[in-house]
Amino acid sequence: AQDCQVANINVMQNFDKTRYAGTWYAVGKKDPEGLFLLDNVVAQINIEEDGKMSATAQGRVIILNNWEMCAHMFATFEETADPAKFKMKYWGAASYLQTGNDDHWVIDTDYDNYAVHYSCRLVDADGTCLDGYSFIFSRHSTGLRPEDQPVVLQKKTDLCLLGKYRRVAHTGFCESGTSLDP
Ligand code: DAO
Repeated sequence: AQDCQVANINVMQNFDKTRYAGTWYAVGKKDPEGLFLLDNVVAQINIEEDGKMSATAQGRVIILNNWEMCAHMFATFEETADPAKFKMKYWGAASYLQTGNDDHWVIDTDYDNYAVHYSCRLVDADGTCLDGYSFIFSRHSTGLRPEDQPVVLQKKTDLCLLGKYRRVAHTGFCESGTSLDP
């Protein structure tokens, strides 16, 4: 699917949310317009007793133009006909953080090392994505293993997002007690 049509994007086959659960470190990100999560982004995917997927996430953000803090976020996921495509409702621990309702597509994952996430917020009239974001997740805060890099590079290409990612640093900002989040 390299015609850049959102409708033609291939997602993970036979997606297993149980194996997707656990801690993921964002190591790469393609930002949406009005970006929110800057770096030190860690997501914890949970499977609830009713089988539904939920998540907590944290990351460094700058709010009100100049206030740097560690945002604590929550998300619930609604399943769709495709097991790798979810609707994600998210909100912050504090009211001034972002809230929203985004797609959460798992493009590819080996469950143990890497995952490629994609979310298009706005599909253009020609079927391409006008505003979206994508996370490259790793089970390791240090980044992707060398052997996973070609796979992820191919997926970035398939998503028509090659060259649009930036590296997401993990400096310990959200672990060092500097958070002003309640
Ligand atoms: O950073 O600009 C942005 C978009 C991210 C939206 C916030 C998502 C918060 C919940 C993340 C759950 C796991 C992906």
